[in-house]
Amino acid sequence: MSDDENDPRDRRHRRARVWLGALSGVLAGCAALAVAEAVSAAVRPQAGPVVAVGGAAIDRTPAAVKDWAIRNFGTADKLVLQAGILLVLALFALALGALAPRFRRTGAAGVLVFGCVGASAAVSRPDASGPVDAVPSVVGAVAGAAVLYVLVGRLTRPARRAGGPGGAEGPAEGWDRRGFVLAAGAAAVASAGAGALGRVLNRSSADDAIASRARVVLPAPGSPASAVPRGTQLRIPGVSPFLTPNRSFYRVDTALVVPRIDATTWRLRIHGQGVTRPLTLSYDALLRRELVERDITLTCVSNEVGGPYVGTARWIGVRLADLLAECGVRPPSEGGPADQLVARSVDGMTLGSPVEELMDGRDALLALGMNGEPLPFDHGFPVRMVVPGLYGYVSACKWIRDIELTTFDAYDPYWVQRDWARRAPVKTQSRIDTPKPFARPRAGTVMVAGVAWAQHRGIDRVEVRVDDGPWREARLAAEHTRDTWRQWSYAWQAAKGGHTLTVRATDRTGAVQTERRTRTVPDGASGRHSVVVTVE
Ligand SMILES: Nc1nc2c(c(=O)[nH]1)N[C@H]1C(S)=C(S)[C@@H](COP(=O)(O)O)O[C@H]1N2
Ligand SMILES: [Mo]
Repeated sequence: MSDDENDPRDRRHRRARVWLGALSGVLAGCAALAVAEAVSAAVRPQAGPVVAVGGAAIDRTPAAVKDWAIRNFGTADKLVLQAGILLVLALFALALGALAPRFRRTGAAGVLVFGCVGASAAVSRPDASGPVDAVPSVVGAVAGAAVLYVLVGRLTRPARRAGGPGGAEGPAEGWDRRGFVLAAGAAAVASAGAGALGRVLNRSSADDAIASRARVVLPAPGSPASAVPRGTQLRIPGVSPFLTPNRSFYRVDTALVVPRIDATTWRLRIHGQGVTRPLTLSYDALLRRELVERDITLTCVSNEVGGPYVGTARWIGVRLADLLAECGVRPPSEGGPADQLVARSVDGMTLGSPVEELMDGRDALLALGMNGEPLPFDHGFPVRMVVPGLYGYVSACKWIRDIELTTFDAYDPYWVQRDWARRAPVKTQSRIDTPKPFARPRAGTVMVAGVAWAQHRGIDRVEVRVDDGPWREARLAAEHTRDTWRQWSYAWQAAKGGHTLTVRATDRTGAVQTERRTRTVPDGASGRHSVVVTVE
């Protein structure tokens, strides 16, 4: 018999079976994912296993790790996460597949276990729509398990000899080569088909949202933004533009799939403590109200000193304070019972803002437009909040669908549950945009320039220091409003050699930007931005 352990043909055959088993595992994994994505495209794009597991991973990521990811991968952090999930899946698929020729049922069952992981992640997402969210993972896993079971069957079944009736069935090559190749090819083609179908379905499910955005015509604002004074924008190459174009505006959120909401069916509900007249608003109802247009600088609490997560846009929206007042809401200083407004998004995010600040006269907006167009999907279409002076995570809810008046004692929103502060006014900060770190400018006059911000307080002074020298007053560009950042410049007489440039700002309360370095957690980084250059 040929099951002699030492038969070289058998050893070669066993090794080949392990490799072909591993290949079967990968094919099963692809089939499972492709089918799951196709089904999720039909059910709900957010219910796909990769997105669900990724979302669950994001929710459980400690603040420090999240910050590290943002620091190292920036806005690509989501791609890196999904690639990581796929890599882990691929490794498990290889291992399961390699074992499957010897443990056929166990291998198939292993695929189902992964389906369960995806399914339980999907149904436990805060935006889950119920048990149906498990369907993509379950159907995908069943498809994957079946593919593995069938393929591995070809690897273990002896090939039918091309002999006459009664011809001996010998192991010969010990497996059904033709059957395997056919089944593997069929599985690959079917997976590709399911993947393509998923894409088509996904696109058509976003069609209504895209069409609804394309139809929006933003009326001229009843209260337009004040004109940006001359001299707000310095003509110095390398300085951030005063208004940040939408395509380069930073994006920070937890959404692995950007919500695409049909504005015609979207509604916003306002309710909770102290709300005597609860309100449900449609997009058109908001468009019919008086629109205000304001330039506001938005900053992320995860922005490191000198970091890129800050930008200024021209927002169009309705005054949140007016809406709240219509609902009967009074700020705590006037006896209102609610001191926290919790905004909820369609993707289950919650952000909590202080009611007092929202109603203190600042331009807290329910924004519909950004830089002259309806909000881009990435930035919250159809409606988001924007509040001058507060970090984004305590104010700037994108894809908003619900506003609840409550108290800070009664409820901790998403980021507060993850070690971030309940209240987070923007810290006074300044950044050197030019020269860039490790630049090699020529000796002589070097223009040092950048931006400084202290939203809703305003910037009164910026100073620059070369090495350990004295602080020198920078020239401030004209101020637009105290809610926007301010550009500054300093003509440096640069001598040859290595130098460190440092900047600090003073806000209108007289507070000087502290030198004390803190991390971004829990309420924003402090410290001063420095740039090292070599003058040649
Ligand atoms: N729905 C939702 N809204 C959100 C977030 C989010 O993760 N989900 N992130 C917040 C944070 S931390 C910031 S800094 C701003 C960023 O807005 P942008 O991406 O438009 O720049 O959105 C805020 N709104
Ligand atoms: Mo943020």
